Amino acid sequence: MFDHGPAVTTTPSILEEIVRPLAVCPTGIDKITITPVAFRDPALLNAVGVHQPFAIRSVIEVVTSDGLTGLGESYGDLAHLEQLRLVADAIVGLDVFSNNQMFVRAGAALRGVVGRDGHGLTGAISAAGTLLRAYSAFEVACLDVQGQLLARPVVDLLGGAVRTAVPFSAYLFYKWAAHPGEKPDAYGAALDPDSIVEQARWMVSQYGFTAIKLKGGVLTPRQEVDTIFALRDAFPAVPLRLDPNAAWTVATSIKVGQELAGVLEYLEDPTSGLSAMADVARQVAMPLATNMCVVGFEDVPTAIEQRSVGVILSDHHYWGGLRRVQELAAICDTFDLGLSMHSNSHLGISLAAMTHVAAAVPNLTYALDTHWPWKDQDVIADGSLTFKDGSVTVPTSPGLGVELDRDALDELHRQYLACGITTRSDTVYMRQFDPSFDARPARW
Ligand code: GKR
Ligand code: MG
Repeated sequence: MFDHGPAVTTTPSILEEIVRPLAVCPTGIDKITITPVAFRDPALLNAVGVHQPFAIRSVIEVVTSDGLTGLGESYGDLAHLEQLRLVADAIVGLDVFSNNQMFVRAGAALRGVVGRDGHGLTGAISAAGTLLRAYSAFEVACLDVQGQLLARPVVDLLGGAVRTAVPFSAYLFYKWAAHPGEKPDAYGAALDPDSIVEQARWMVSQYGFTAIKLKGGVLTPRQEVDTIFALRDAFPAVPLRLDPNAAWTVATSIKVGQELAGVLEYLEDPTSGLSAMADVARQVAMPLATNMCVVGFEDVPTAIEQRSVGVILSDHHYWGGLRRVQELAAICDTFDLGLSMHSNSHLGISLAAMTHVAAAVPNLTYALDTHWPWKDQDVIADGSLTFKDGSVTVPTSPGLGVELDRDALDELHRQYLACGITTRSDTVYMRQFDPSFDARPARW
């Protein structure tokens, strides 16, 4: 665990003068703790390989002078942890309400730093994207404190809820029965249409999901199309999505898109890059969605100009926090783009944050992605977030509405130290078992 405090940065600037008086106020940030954690993750397959036995994340605790703690959650990769530490050092002493000042300080602390997405499924990361990724978790933690101080849920700080429950989708994966050398997990193998339908039935029966997404880019496009038809037959009224993470050429994407017309509500990242996506979009009936080619505000103008996508998958973890997701929502609204939400393997703090922002955004009308059903460990106390009919009820208690389970945090931190995983790399892990595994985009 890394404690930051009670130090204040020494940045000599006009901003410093503005904030100095706030540094002594009771709502000033006294200390920030960043704890890397690891939780068990099944052998889920994707275009770049297979999930490692543990998913890594970071838990951010922002503690104020008067002893309130706000929670944030972010990625756990080593380089990202270093960026989080730089930001933490830069914002200790600021008032928890001064998010804009924090952003300025975070920008100064990260000047010249360009991050990297270890697994490669959320596009290239720019310097601007690096800042947004590192800042986001602190914004969420500060909103959590602000909500506690005002005795209002975070959604109220975002302008209030437009829905009381937020729908999520069942996120299906082709998968191995177990990590090599381990006993089969509770979900079993899923490598053909029948086992994916079985996986969907299990997930829908457990959580009540009313939309289904299949992670593709694993088997041949033919096999994946057949799986979608099997899901359509099993769940005729449920909206379906397929996401091969840019594993297809333009020609393959058009062929698949045309075959699945009327079957998919959207086709996600069939191919790589804004121009290639635009080529596909012109030839298929359904909207294309993305969390790979529009991953920052700088991508939006070209995407709109070229009509590359119909739906942007937001994600507060890399779009810069909950308020910037609201800004993205306004852009989508203006340009008549759909808005959905992307997910990576995550814990309950992230689920709470996703739920609050989705509740506040009128045009976030698609069921959100979540990896939630794939994990059996967490850092939050049981019971604060529950799925009913595929939706999570928006918490109404102050702040995020989730409570940190300190024993669980310690256990998951010990697990992080023991597992030895410090960077997510699905490809490196896959190549331990299949040295010739090809993770290049557009394999088919
Ligand atoms: O967890 O394997 C996975 C997903 O493929 C994830 O890493 C992607 O970023 O879910 C994401 C997506 O929609 O592309
Ligand atoms: Mg995706």
